[in-house]
Amino acid sequence: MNDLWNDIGGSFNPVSATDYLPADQLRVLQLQRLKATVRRAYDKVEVHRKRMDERSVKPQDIASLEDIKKLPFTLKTDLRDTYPFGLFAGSIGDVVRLHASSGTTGKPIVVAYTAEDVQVWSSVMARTFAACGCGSRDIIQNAYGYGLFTGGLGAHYGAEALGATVIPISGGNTDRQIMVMKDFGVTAVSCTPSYFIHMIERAGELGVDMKALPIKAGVFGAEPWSEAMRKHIESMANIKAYDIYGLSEIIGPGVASECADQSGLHIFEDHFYPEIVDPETGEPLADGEEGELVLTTLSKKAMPMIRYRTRDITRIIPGQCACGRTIRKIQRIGRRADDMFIIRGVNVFPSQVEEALLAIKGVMPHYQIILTREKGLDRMEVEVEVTAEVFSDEIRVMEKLRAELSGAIEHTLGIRVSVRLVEPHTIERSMGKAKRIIDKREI
Ligand code: DLL
Repeated sequence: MNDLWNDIGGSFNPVSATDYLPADQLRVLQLQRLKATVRRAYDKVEVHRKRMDERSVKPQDIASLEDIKKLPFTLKTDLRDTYPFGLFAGSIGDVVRLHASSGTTGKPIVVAYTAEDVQVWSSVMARTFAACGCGSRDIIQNAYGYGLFTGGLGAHYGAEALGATVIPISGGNTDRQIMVMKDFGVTAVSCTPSYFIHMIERAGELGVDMKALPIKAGVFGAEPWSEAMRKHIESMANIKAYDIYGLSEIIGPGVASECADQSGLHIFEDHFYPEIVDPETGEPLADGEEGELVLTTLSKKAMPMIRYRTRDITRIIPGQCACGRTIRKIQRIGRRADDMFIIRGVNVFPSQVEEALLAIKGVMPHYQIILTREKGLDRMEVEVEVTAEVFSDEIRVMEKLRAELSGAIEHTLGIRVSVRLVEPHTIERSMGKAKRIIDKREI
């Protein structure tokens, strides 16, 4: 069994043997790792131990993969409630990296990695790039954001582990992106699909013909996109556009990736165990049925995750892939079970916007978020009702309030937002769930 562990420490094989492992061997490996993960979570994380005790489940009760169903779920709110380090297993001395992502309120969720976790992450991201047709001879322009967001550093380490040449350009400064792309002979680009569309448009304005550049692959993810968007990108830039998926709570990018067949995303099942459940009841669903993706980490040390409810809706695609990989595939993620949306790669919950708005006097709890896309760039406008007194005030007062509100939202989300103040009762009232988001972007 030892050689199966070769992507954790030891010698590194970019296109890991585990992508092609016979299913029965993969299941053996998964069970062995699941048992160790559950043991670690139980022994070292109070929340997991308490939940398991409440259900009278002990680590030794996990005797088969089926037994995973006995384990309690972990939710995004658990990360919020234990902010910042409550789900860490073991000592901070073993943690070499922290990242963060949006929570449902003002505070982010924080995730941790040991040196071994970073190695696993590099390995699954190297497998991702390899699945997207990249190798050591490629020059990869990594335009995912570097920083607390997992996209930049996750893709960076993976591309380096593959032996490729990485350009750590991060997001933004589109003119410079295009110059670098052209001058450095870039052969693959990694970024959000919407940002790549923006690059295509800007290149056109600058008189650069993307189709004539040597780029052959786009490694796109971090937000939902469609087959129509893929076709658009592929024809406008003459590349193959691949979908990659991941989330901070599990590792970051590197959870699943498309292959040359572009018919679903292979989950790196040797590290992340997938289940599909009914998003309402949490009841497990069979392979092929659409529901919420639930992931359990199988090798994470700093922050093991047990049955994490991703809120992402997908299905496991039954059957063998034409590429020969034996690890299972999920369908591309088109929607979520909650109201989170992603704008310029940043996850946003309406509750964060609401919290920022309502902290300011004169604002009513009636608002709507309008999302549009101009030249490939997402725009967010918040329409909010203000009290009759404020609305009848001088323009100067209104303008001050407007600036204060957009500043407050920007402070919470880290992205620029335009705010429009409207009279009381302008925003349509709903009989049921308030419609907070109007998404006019074509995806
Ligand atoms: O977005 C990690 C990532 C970075 C993935 C770069 C791919 C590339 P978070 O910021 O924690 O992590 O956001 C995770 O983004 O639960 C999905 O809702 C959404 N998401 C990520 N990839 C895709 C995708 C990164 N390919 C959340 N399609 C997830 C649709 C995606 N949604």
